[in-house]
Amino acid sequence: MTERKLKIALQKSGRLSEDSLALLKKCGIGFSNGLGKLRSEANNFPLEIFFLRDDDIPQYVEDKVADIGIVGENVLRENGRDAAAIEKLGFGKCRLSLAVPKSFEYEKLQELNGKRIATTYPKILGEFFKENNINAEIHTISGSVEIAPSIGLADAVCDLVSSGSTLFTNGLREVETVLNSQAVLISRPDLEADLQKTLDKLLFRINAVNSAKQNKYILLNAPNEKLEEIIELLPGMKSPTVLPLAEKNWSSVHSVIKENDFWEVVETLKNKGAEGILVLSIDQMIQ
Ligand code: PRT
Ligand code: ZN
Repeated sequence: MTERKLKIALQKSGRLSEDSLALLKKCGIGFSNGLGKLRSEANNFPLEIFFLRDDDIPQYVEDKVADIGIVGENVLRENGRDAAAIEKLGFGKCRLSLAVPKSFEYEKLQELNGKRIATTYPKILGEFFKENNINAEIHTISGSVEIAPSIGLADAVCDLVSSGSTLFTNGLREVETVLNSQAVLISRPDLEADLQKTLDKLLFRINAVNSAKQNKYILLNAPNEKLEEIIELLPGMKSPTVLPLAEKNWSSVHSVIKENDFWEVVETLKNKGAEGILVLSIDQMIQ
């Protein structure tokens, strides 16, 4: 019997497309994704890829057109019912925020009572207002939310923000975060055992790619009398590798370090006598 393929839905063209494709490629999955293609098949993994509008992905997954998908948490919360996030992917980061015109002297959420708020996220915003006992009028619009106050359609907006420049250029000020979001892998509930097995394989690879992203491979030379102190700073996956250099009383130390810690540690390493420090990216890391 031929192996059944796991079906994944990705955003066709938009902010999540490039990172979603890059993730599959880093997982070693080969496929072609020619311009305008709606469907593709991996050539070395039991995976079929569908390219769709992001808003439709939760529904397609719930209706079993696809088994899994990649969407922003914002889209899952707004449009999803039964599909669940099974893995955070670390890209597509943004926040859904409330913003008011600069002339609005906003101090606290209660000031939005009785106000008109324009958004494309009525469900998430409605839940947020309910939790916070705010009685505001939600105006659902389908796009260009940021211009609603200037044309007199709303008193405030609730929209996605990343750098904040769209709000700024439209004279708006971000005042409350409603939801922090990033891309997530979603799955329909009750996947059949064979598909779950393929998904587990894919998740294993995604985890390897994502842990690699947070870590760097570090190599350095150190005088032997400082080795102990230097090794203490570089615990590595198990413990660092230490190799003798051709030069007497010197060693080369190889280890793995969290990217976030790197700049903190590098200064101390130098002060302790480390030289020739090289830092390399890691493609996959299996722990
Ligand atoms: O065509 P399709 O429906 O598939 O795409 P789309 O236009 O609905 O979505 P797209 O591609 O814009 O975004 C896809 C996903 O990317 C979103 O659902 C979010 O999860 C995530 N994401 C991350 C963002 C942003 N950052 C973002 N900045 N989505 C939208 N924006 C918009 C925002 O709406 C606002 O207009 O960018 C503008 C603000 O950006 P800044 O940098 O000026 O703050
Ligand atoms: Zn969309």
